[in-house]
This record gives sequence, C-alpha cells and structure tokens, in this order.
Amino acid sequence: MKNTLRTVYRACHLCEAICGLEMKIEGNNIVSIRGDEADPFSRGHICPKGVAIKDLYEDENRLRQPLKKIIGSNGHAEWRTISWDEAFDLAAQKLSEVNLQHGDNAVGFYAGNPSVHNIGTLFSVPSLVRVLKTKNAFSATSVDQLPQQLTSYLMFGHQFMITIPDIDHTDYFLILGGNPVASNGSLMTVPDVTKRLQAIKERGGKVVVIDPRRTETAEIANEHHFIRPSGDAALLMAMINVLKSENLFRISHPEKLTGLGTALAAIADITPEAAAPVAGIDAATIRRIAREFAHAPSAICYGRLGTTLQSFGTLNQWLVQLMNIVTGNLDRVGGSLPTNPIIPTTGRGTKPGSYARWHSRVSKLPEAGGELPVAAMAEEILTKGEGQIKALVTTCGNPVLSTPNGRKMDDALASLDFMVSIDIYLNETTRHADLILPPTSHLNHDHYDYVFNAFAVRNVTRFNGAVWPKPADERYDWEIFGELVNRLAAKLGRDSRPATSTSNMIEVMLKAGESSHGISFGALKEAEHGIDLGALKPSIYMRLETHDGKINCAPDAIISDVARLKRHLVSASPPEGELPRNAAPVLEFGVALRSSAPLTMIGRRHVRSNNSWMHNSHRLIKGKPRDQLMMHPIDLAARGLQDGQVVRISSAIGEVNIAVQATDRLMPGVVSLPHGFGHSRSGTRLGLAHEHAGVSYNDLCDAADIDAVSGNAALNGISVKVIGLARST
Ligand SMILES: Nc1nc2c(c(=O)[nH]1)N[C@H]1C(S)=C(S)[C@@H](COP(=O)(O)OP(=O)(O)OC[C@H]3O[C@@H](n4cnc5c(=O)[nH]c(N)nc54)[C@H](O)[C@@H]3O)O[C@H]1N2
Ligand SMILES: Nc1nc2c(c(=O)[nH]1)N[C@H]1C(S)=C(S)[C@@H](COP(=O)(O)OP(=O)(O)OC[C@H]3O[C@@H](n4cnc5c(=O)[nH]c(N)nc54)[C@H](O)[C@@H]3O)O[C@H]1N2
Ligand code: SF4
Ligand SMILES: [Mo]
Repeated sequence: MKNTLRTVYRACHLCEAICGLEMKIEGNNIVSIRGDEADPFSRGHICPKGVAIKDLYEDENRLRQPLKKIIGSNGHAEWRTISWDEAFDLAAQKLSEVNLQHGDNAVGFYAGNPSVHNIGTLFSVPSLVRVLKTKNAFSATSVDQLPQQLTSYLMFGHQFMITIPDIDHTDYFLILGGNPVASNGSLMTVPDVTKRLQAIKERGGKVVVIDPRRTETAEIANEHHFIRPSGDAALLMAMINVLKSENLFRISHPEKLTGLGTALAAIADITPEAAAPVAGIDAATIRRIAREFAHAPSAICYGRLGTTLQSFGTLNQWLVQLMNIVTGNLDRVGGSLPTNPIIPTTGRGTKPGSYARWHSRVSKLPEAGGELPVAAMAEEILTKGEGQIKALVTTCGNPVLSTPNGRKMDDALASLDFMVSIDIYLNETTRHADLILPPTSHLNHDHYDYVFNAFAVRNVTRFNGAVWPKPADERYDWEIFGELVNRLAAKLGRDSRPATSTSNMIEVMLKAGESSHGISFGALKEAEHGIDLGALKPSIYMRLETHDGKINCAPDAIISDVARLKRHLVSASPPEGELPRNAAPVLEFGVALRSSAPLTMIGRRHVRSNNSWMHNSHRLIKGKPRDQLMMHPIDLAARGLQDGQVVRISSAIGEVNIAVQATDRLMPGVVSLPHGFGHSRSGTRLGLAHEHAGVSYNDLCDAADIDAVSGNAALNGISVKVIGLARST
C-alpha cells in the first residue's frame, strides 16, 4: 500500500522555547520539519535542533530494547539485548537487594534535563523516589536553576513561583549571565527571542547585557558590559544602594514586604566604588545603569545561568528580585511576573518546596525541594559507611559530562554494586550501568509542556498526540517507571499506584485546574497549534505562599551568606592600580599580561548543541568545530600562543588538551569552553559524537566549588592555567 503524506503539528521537546513544528510524515519516515506558522506563540520560529529531530529519531545508535551488560572472559563489557520482562526482573531484584541489605538511602537516583521536557518521566519520578524512600535523590536542578528555585521558595513561599521577564512589553531589559539568542531562553520560555529583543529596541526601549563574553545576545543589545565572573552580586548590591541613596525606590506593595530594612542594611556598604574592581565595571557606569533601570517606565532584571551556576548563585537571584521589587517592577506589566498556566505549578495541590530538612552525609550539603545537590553524588557513592549509595538509578541524565569532576563521577559509577539507566543512548554515563532501559522515541508519545507553559513569557498551552503509536516491542517511559515501581513495591512490601498514561495524567490535572481557564481536554487536543491565553498579568502579591502572605526580603540563609561575598570582594579585588576600573583598558595594561597568571574559565552554549547529548546528529555536528577554548588575543600573546594551537588547560583537579580560538569577544583574563563534550571515553555507542569528541569542561571542576546557600555547583568562574602544546598545522 502506498503511504500517504500527512502533516502533523508538534511542540519541539528539545529546549525551553517549545517551538511549534510542522512535520510532513510519510509512513515511518519524516519527510520534512519546519516551524509551525500557525503556532500563536512561536509564529514559525525554529532552530537547527528542531530540524535535527529527524536525526535523533533515525539515529541507529538510539537504543530501542533493554541492554544488559555482560563481562566477557577478556574482562571487557559486552551488551546483550534482553526482554523487557527479564530486564524489569533484574532491576527490581538488584535494587531491592541493595535496599534490604544496606537501607533505604543505599539506592540513589539522578534525573537529568530531558525529564522536564517529558511528562511521562516527570510525573513518574516521584513514585520511584517514594517507593525507594531514598534521601539520596539528585537532579540536574543543582547544576542549573536551584538558586532560582530556592530564592523563590524562601522569598515567595513556593519554589516554582518563578517570575518571568515580560519581554514583549518591557522598556528596559537588563540581562545578567544569560545568552537567550544561543540558548533560546531559559526560565523564560520565549520562542523567537531575537525578534522579541529587537522589538524592544524598535519601540524605543533598551536591552543591556552584562556578561564576560560579548555573546550573540550582547551583539543585538543596545549595550554590553564585560563583567568579571562572579562579580554580579557586588554589581547588583551597588546598584540597589545607588537607587536607595538617590531616592529612586518605587516600591509598589510596601505592605506586602518584610525584612527589606534588614536586607538593605546587610548590603549597605557595597558602593559602586567597592563593586567596580570586582565587577570590572566602573562606578559611573554602575550608577548610570541603576538610574536608567529605575527611570524606565517598566524594566526587568533577569539573571540566568551565568548568575546561578557560580559561587554566589543564591545571593545573585535574591538581588535580582530585590532590584525588581524596589523599582516596582516585580509583578508589573513589562517587568518580571509569574504565569498562570492552565495546569498550575503553584498553589493548592503543588509542592511549595523545602530547604535543609536533611543534609548530605559527607559534605553536609542541604536538601532543597526533596533533593540533595548533585555536587555531593560522587562522594556519597565513594565514601564508605552507613548510608553510602551502593546502587543508582539514572534517567535522562549524563552526570559524567554534566556535573562537577567527571573523572571522579566515572570512578564512583564504576564502583557501584548495581546501576540501571533509563536512557536512549549508551553514553559516557550509561556505559557504567548494568542495565539500560530505553523508552520509546519522543515522537511516539503524547507531549505536553507542563513545566515550560509555566515559565513562558505569555500564558500559553498546547497538547500534541503521538506522531506514531509506539512499536509493540518498545515501552513508554511511564510504563518503564510503572513496572519498576510495581515490582520494587512488591519486593519491598510497599505501596504503589498503577501507572497512568501521559494523556490520562493531563486530563486529570486539567480537570483540577479547569476552573481558571475553562479549557477542556477535548478543546486542548483539538487546538493542535496551541492556544494563546494572553499576556502575563500581575498576580504574585495575591499568590504569595509564605506563612504571613508577604515577601520575605531577608531570608536568614541568604543574609548570612552576605559575609562570604564581602570576603570575596576583599580577596578578588586586584591590588590598587593593577586592574583599571573599566574592563576595556585591560586590553592594554591588564593583569592578563603575566603569562603565568591564572585565567577564569566560563562556559558557553551554541545553538547547534544541547548539553551533552546531541553531538551524534550529523545535521548539528557538521561545520566548523565548536569545542575550542576561546581566549583573548592579549592572553594568547602573553603566553606565546597562537590561534588554533593545542593547549593544556589545568585546574586544581584535572587537565585537558584542546585547541584554542582567538577572540576579542571575551574579557581579557577570562576563557570560555563549552560543556557537554568529552566523548572520547571508551565503551560508548555514539559513533559521530565519538569522532567529534572534544573535552569535558567538568573534568576540570572541583565538586567542592559550590554556591554555599543552595549547594548548586559553581561550574562557571573557575581558575585555570593554560599552556601551549603542539602548534597547529
Ligand atoms: N560546565 C557546565 N556544566 C553544565 C552546564 C554548564 O553550563 N556548564 N549546564 C548544566 C545544565 S543547565 C544542565 S540542565 C545539565 C544537564 O545535565 P544532564 O541532564 O545530566 O545531561 P544531558 O546532557 O542533558 O543528558 C541528557 C541525557 O538524557 C538522555 N535522553 C534524551 N532524551 C531522553 C528521553 O526522552 N528519555 C530518556 N530516558 N532519556 C533521554 C540522553 O541520552 C542523555 O543521556 O548540565 C549542566 N552542566
Ligand atoms: N543551544 C543550546 N540551547 C540550550 C542549551 C544548550 O546546551 N544549547 N541548554 C539548555 C539549558 S539546560 C539551559 S539551563 C539553558 C541556559 O540558558 P542561558 O542561561 O541563556 O545559558 P548560557 O548560554 O549558558 O548563558 C550563560 C551566560 O552567562 C555568562 N556568564 C558566565 N559566568 C558569568 C558570570 O559570572 N556573570 C555573568 N553576568 N555572566 C556569566 C556566559 O558567558 C553565558 O553567556 O539553555 C538551554 N538551551
Ligand atoms: S529553539 Fe528549542 S524548541 Fe525551538 S526548535 Fe530549537 S530546540 Fe526546538
Ligand atoms: Mo539546564
């Protein structure tokens, strides 16, 4: 029978922008993928990753059946395909054995980033953690937005009360440590961000980017200022003090604030002059930006990964919120305000969060939202004693490449008694597993963006059914979790609930939230391009979930970290006269001229990559290499290095060799390396990625470097030395 060509519409599940896709399908073949012009939110926008969904779907390396590791007589691992029944039996048997022998915390759990793009996984994870009763649950949250969630919990009373930049209505957008033009936005679901940023300028507004690199976003902004890595907290404190001293506070709901006096007192001594050397931005500019921000009819202060994945992540996020609060921009149209999704993520029936209810065994890092920081995971596996992790379940994650000290993580995972990974690839992490359980392709299941509808710059919603039913011998992620949970519950004598399908979950949750928007599941399914529910509306002051219904401007845990920042100010300030206040003159006389001087390393993202797992797509990996160490010509010259030369980067804990790329788009003294590479590790099944291996940023990161309040890893702003190796040809 001849296959007919049909068109299906689907939200892209690869990044937070959730673009609508129009896919032409013929039989089992994807004929074409382009942006869905009729999606009211993404308006036809698409990036190269969306098109590369075809590669991911067709990838011969993508796993479809359970794999069991067998150690051959030569000591080498071989993988054998086994039946689902055998696989579930093995997993339940081994995990329950470890649990019964060593206790509840002996089975650890790690969930990575794609789990939030996939409700089948997202809604299944809690039942697995519940049946395991483990306190050793980790996720990519603590190498990402944990400081943001924790700040929302401590100030607003709910970890998911994340305020979103109202990009379409703002007059002034101050972006610290985010590069949405490359990342397509984060904790700001914003398809087509370039057009929306340009629209701010077209309507006479201003976009100001603060970043150690002149990024793709900085290129289209009105203004960009280099900042020394980790200088944001000092900068923000100084700006708030300028506003206070110049009577520029415009607080909209003073009766809804507690602790503002305490907060301001704690930071009062950080003047623009005190912040300038640490931020690398001169005092006059700090004053000017602060004034412009306050005078703009509406303004947004937004800090993303560059402000969270560093030593002062929680302080930064607290200060971002204070900037918005004191200028009346929190909860203002054109400011920073929460969404009102049709399936609520805050309010009744949701989990407001928690903090420090328990601590990790070895480094005593605090729990947050029921999880421990992943910076503690390797040591919790490697350190003997009661509560040691002996077995691990991972899903949607590649902690070997994405969390600090990948080599130690390798050692830790290799030492486990048993490891099972629910994952679609045999990669740097899952190669350590004894068993891999691959869920069916994303295109084979229904899709709903529970998380990203809640973080979008407009209130939007969209449900798309599966492109194809799943092949009979494959399993949905929720089926895999359901089966594991049931069998574990039976072996451990614990309760479990039957697993439900993705659409059932949505239907049930929608009924619970139906009153607010009046959209039925039927109507949602019908609207295959998604439904626009309008611009964000002020509501946070009515929705606060703190015990007194007010914003806590001075949470104890945060205020007590201000002293650490002040110590940093002293230690990080260069000696008088050595570093000019404005970053630009560093080009001529900067500290970087000393060849032995350490450099500060930060990460970067590229639109053709996504964390560690898309380097196996030929559409994405082709073209110029994108894995080099970027360095300013001044720093290259000081070390006698040349563009393209192979260099050795060494940190306190490791070293890697990689080609260097000259660029003046980086602050002198700062180097930039993307994370997610490092595919030369043996025993993976990633043909193309292996050929474009690169090196892993996180092989250089010490797990002891954390944001003290949240325990989030401080992967940006690490100190490295760079020396030349062979000349390039
Ligand atoms: N140095 C440095 N490190 C970083 C960052 C940085 O900026 N710099 N960024 C951090 C951030 S923000 C994040 S979110 C983390 C990400 O950290 P992780 O989530 O641990 O890593 P990913 O590379 O996203 O790995 C995704 C995994 O999910 C699998 N996968 C993909 N789709 C599916 C699916 O549908 N089902 C299942 N079961 N598996 C799937 C892939 O095969 C891969 O193994 O990395 C962090 N690490
Ligand atoms: N193409 C692509 N898109 C992605 C991803 C991807 O890997 N590739 N990952 C997705 C994920 S999981 C996430 S969480 C988001 C992240 O989305 P973004 O937060 O937009 O991520 P980045 O591009 O890493 O931007 C961080 C910026 O912080 C800067 N920076 C580093 N240190 C500092 C500092 O101390 N201060 C300041 N002010 N800036 C600093 C860096 O130079 C960089 O430009 O992107 C998502 N989208
Ligand atoms: S921007 Fe993100 S959501 Fe849009 S097509 Fe690219 S990867 Fe998919
Ligand atoms: Mo992330």
